Amino acid sequence: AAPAVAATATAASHGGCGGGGVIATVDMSSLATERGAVARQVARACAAHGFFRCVGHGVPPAPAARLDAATAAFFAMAPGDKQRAGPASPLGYGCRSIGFNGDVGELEYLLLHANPAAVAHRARTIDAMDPSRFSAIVNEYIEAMKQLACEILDLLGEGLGLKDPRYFSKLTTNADSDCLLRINHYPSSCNVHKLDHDDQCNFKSLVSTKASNGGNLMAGGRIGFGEHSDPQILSLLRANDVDGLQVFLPDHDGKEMWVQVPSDPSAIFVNVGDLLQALTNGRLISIRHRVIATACRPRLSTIYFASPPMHARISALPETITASNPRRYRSFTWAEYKTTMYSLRLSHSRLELFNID
Ligand code: GA4
Repeated sequence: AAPAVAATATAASHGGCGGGGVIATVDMSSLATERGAVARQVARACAAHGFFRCVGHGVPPAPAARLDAATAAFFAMAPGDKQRAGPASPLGYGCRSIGFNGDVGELEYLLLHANPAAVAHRARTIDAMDPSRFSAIVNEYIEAMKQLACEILDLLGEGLGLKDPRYFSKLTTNADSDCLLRINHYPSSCNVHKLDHDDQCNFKSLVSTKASNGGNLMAGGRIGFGEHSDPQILSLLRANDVDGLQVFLPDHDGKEMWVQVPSDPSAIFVNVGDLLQALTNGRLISIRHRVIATACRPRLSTIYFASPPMHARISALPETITASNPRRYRSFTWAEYKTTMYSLRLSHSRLELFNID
């Protein structure tokens, strides 16, 4: 019998991008009764594109709402107070500058350790606020994301038929896993001229979130966060109702193009990172994505990056190596990969440096 799981696809066709791309949706609400079918869908979406919209995920809305309120309050603070939580090197408060090699975007952000053992690092980052309260809110959110990431990674392990289906999730729940939380604030791009002369990231727009027309006016798109793939294992993104995220997907003719991902505050967008591509010998794809700011309202997004510990060795699982798909990447540690990625520009296809050829 056909599985009772909804396998839908959303055509995403506005924002000046092409209209042929299709974004997969996986509904996890039937997990208890249709686990095998959901696992196959998750694996199919990650193998085809490395990206899907996850609905029915069961993450309670309260921790997310509390985190959104706390971070909105943070970003609304005076620039000097926010700078006290920075600079992001790499963790802390950052404004426009991304990484260490000259990348810039039209955003400000907080980058936080998601490992409870690293709370001490986080305290300095957020001492501009009420640190214990903010940390409790962050921890509660991280706990919810960690559970979802584990569930999805277990489904992937099952969908791929791994000998140890929990292999991926165990890497990310290790006591010293290097998981991260990133909170991005992209200001409204209507006040473009004002922003050009505002070097202090005094993005006041967050506190007045309603544009007069209530919608997303298209103004000339500015790069919010440039094209890149995520280096980790899996990323879980949640954002408000403001568009901006674009993913690089093949269209109906197999030609790759940028596809606008329609905003959906109740969904969690899942993307495969470089390490998962390496662990699966390229069967799962680390998707390239970017944020183009076109809306007249600020976009707020929160991304949880599920990562292994620094010393973890990343090497393709034997089940993914076949005669027709021989080992593609040499083995490396996450620490080695991080050193490499921080020495490169954001858009670099860094996994290729580990190709065996
Ligand atoms: C992209 C994904 C995450 O946001 C991030 C980013 C990191 C940073 O902002 O410090 C990097 C970028 C990201 C990949 C290449 C390097 C490192 C900026 C950069 C130029 C936190 C991550 O882990 O890698």
